[in-house]
Amino acid sequence: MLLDALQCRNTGRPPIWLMRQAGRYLPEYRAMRRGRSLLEMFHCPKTIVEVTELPLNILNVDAAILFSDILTVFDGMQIRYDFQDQVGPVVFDSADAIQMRKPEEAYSHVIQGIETLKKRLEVPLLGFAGAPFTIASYLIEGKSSRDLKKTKQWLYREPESFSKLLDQITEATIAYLKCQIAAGVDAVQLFDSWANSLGIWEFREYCLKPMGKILKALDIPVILFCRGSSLFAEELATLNPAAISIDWSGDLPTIRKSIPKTIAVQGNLDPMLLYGSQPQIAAAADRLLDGMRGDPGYIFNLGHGLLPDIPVENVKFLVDYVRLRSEQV
Ligand code: 1CP
Repeated sequence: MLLDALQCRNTGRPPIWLMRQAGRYLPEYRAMRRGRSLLEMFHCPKTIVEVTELPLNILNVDAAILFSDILTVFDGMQIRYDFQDQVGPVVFDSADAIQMRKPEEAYSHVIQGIETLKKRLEVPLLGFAGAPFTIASYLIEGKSSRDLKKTKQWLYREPESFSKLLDQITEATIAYLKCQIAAGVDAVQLFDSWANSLGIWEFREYCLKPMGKILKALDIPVILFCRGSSLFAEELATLNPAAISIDWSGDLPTIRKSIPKTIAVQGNLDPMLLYGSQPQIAAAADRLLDGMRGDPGYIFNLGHGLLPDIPVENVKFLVDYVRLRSEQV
């Protein structure tokens, strides 16, 4: 169903999966996480399998997304990083420390996890990576930053060396995704989470260009997501990806009209809607399902990831509601 929708030829109900469907909002995840570091969990093939499968047993979603992180690409670049409680991702090395490693060795934990998952799963498995601009921002800032000041200072002061850095990251990302594809993922999503910090000219140069290179190098459906994709949807469509994942800002049925029918669209409820009441959630899902009715390339999702304290009952309610309502139509 998801794979049909990615080819814009789904004739049944829209498939549904949720960004960050494996995460801290699930008590079972919090229990598995207790006493373990996130970095260690991302490097353990058994944990990769268990956490990827976890939401499938709790929610009735139509796809699995690999339990990993966008920072994992650094394993192939000799860049050291960690995840710190209350801080988030931290990167210890700077860009001049990049040294490419053999991808099959650097990502062996991910490869093993995917191979096992492919033997067990009944739904498609999505791989993913961060888009080069977003990965560059973690490398340059060292940790999450609101305004990406250091990254933008570099970009404006030394555009040539910034482009060279993006080329290095693009190369590593292609190698990383090729490992995921060889191991068996059915499609991949690229996350350019910080693209919205750029203006349109810089977005074209530093987000679109590297994403275009990645698309050209891969022979598998690719979903493009960025924060700001409501605004940048037509720009993303020029790359002709399999699908574009739209953030929650824009009206999806309207945005859909500006995207070629051969490109699927995914989205786009505000994750924070799930703090609301179930009637509110149902009303918002209705609006979206009505607006997108009959679209063979529509994938139901949120406009960004689930947050750690969202009530699980509401997440379950959303998935069940979307399935039931669209089966009845
Ligand atoms: O269910 C899933 O989607 C799990 C797989 C997954 C994905 C797709 C994880 C596990 N991380 C990601 C992508 C990711 N990681 C993105 C792109 C998507 C987005 O925009 O949200 C980004 C920006 C990150 C970086 C990252 N890793 C953050 C965000 C911090 C920031 O800078 O604002 C955080 C909190 C992490 C840690 C992390 N990664 C994944 C999980 C489940 C967690 C939190 C787990 C925990 O604390 O136990």
